[in-house]
Amino acid sequence: MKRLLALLATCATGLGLTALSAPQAAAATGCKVDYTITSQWQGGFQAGVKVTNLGDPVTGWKLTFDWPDAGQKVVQGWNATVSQSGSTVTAAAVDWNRTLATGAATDVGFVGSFTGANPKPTSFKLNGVACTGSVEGPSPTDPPPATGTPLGINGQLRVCGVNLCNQYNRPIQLRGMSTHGLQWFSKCYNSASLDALAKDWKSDLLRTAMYVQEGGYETDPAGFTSRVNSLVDMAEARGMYAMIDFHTLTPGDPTYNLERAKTFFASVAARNAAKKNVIYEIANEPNGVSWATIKSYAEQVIPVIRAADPDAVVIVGTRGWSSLGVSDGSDESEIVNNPVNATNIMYAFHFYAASHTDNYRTVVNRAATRLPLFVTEFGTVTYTGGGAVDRASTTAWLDLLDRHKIGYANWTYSDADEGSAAFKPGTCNGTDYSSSGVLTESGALLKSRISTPDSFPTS
Ligand code: IDC
Repeated sequence: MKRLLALLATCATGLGLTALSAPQAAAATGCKVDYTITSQWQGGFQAGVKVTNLGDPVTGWKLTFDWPDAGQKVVQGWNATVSQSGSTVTAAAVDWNRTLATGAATDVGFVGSFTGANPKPTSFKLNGVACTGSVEGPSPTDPPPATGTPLGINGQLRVCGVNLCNQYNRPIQLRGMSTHGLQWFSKCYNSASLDALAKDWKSDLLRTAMYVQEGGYETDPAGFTSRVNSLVDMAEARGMYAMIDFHTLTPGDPTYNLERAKTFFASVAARNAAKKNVIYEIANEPNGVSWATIKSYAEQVIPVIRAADPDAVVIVGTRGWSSLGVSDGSDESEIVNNPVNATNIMYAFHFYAASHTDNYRTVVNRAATRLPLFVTEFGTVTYTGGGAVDRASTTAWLDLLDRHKIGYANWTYSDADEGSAAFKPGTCNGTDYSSSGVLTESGALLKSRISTPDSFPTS
């Protein structure tokens, strides 16, 4: 109600201004801000600012606000270039969020320090115009996320035998969606689309596919790291798990990116250590390399994660594009006989339903009793990501995964112009992610599978 009243007040102010003074050509202005402290510790805190543009579209924007206490400081921001001068903080748009359509929102995050009571900032302005919308959010003591969400129910995960277990040490299956490449489809991951994923799809999981090559992480490590962290927060706020995918693909040898992986995972693991919703996937699809090489890579990257975030589940890619070696003429026995020397880990299996059928299912059905597996990526179409949906094979696969409680993430929660995308092309230019009209055949099929009730044990 408070929010609604504040919003109405904003509209009224906007109308008043227009009636009084606006010449025909003046741009309508207005904004609303939601400020949330997502966690707080001795002397430090993490906060998010959701900025909603209530005026005409803007391209290039600056958000400013003031700290009430002298001891409050911004330390590091993401999703914007954040700086502080005196008690005023400025957050300037970055490339991918510089355009804000009318009604569009973007999330800026930062870590700060404080000495007093850490009161909320005041005087939020977007391009110099006061944001008269509500300035509110849960207090630091409010438990994120809401009870009844996948994250709220299951809490901290761990690997137990060949399963993924929840905080009650009972096996669970997480069902969700993967982003497309963040370097191409960032516009698809916003408050509205993630609300739809959590509420309409009832998804347990968002996998964030951060390509390393092809215009990804290697071109802007700080920017992609920020983007991933922000998606972790957005998933957490909606009660979903976030799988951080270091999306290596070409070259297929993960050791090519070993130093990048160490740098990236050291950073995201330190930043997200206190969160319960993060799963680390250290190499998307190793290919053209032996299992021994993949194992050696894993044994160098996992300790870096553990040093910062000791209790998180880590997923290791497998030989032959994460086919457990099957696409290279091998099978799971090479892993069973020579597992990664680490605990609390799972192994990735990927399939594309129109390309990978019975012989792959036979291996997964057998491997599921010997190794902890997670289908961190699969498509309903061919391995190219395109072509027609193979409903029969997809259904056979998902039934198999359900039987073994093997978690999965579908490629992709995006509007890419290819059969594997869940949304029709152009969907991400708008704000509707919920109606059936925006779904592709693949999207409709996956939504119908993912949105069925979960059976998460609560004791
Ligand atoms: C594909 C995308 C496609 C993009 C291509 C670029 O669907 O739009 O042009 O990558 O590399 C995988 C990979 C995943 C692929 C997907 C479909 O993990 O990156 O995405 N796929 O080809 N493994 C098997 C299939």
